[in-house]
Amino acid sequence: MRRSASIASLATALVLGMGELGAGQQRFELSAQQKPETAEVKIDNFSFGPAALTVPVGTTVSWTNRDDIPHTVVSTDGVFKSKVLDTDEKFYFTFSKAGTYPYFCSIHPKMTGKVIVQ
Ligand SMILES: [Cu+2]
Repeated sequence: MRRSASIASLATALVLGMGELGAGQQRFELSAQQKPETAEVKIDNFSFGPAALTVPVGTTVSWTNRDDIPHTVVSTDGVFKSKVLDTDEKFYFTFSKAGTYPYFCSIHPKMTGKVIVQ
């Protein structure tokens, strides 16, 4: 009795496992056609580089402060907001919806950039 229950569980696990494999394969094919799901913006010499970054939905973008002075990364539309980043500190945000996300440095508002999520 106990043995047959185990076999049934094993069969269920196999079916579930195959389902997961199929989904994984699909994700792999999608990611092979698209850019990696991470992207980096460097903050250097009072500017964001690249100033305009285009990424697929689901991408995690990192901002790294390469300047000797503090900066912030603040979404113009209030979608994200970093703390004050000292030299070599990073801020991460994952973009789960398509759209254009302008941002700026709240300490130096002339510093602007945008992330375009497709
Ligand atoms: Cu700044």
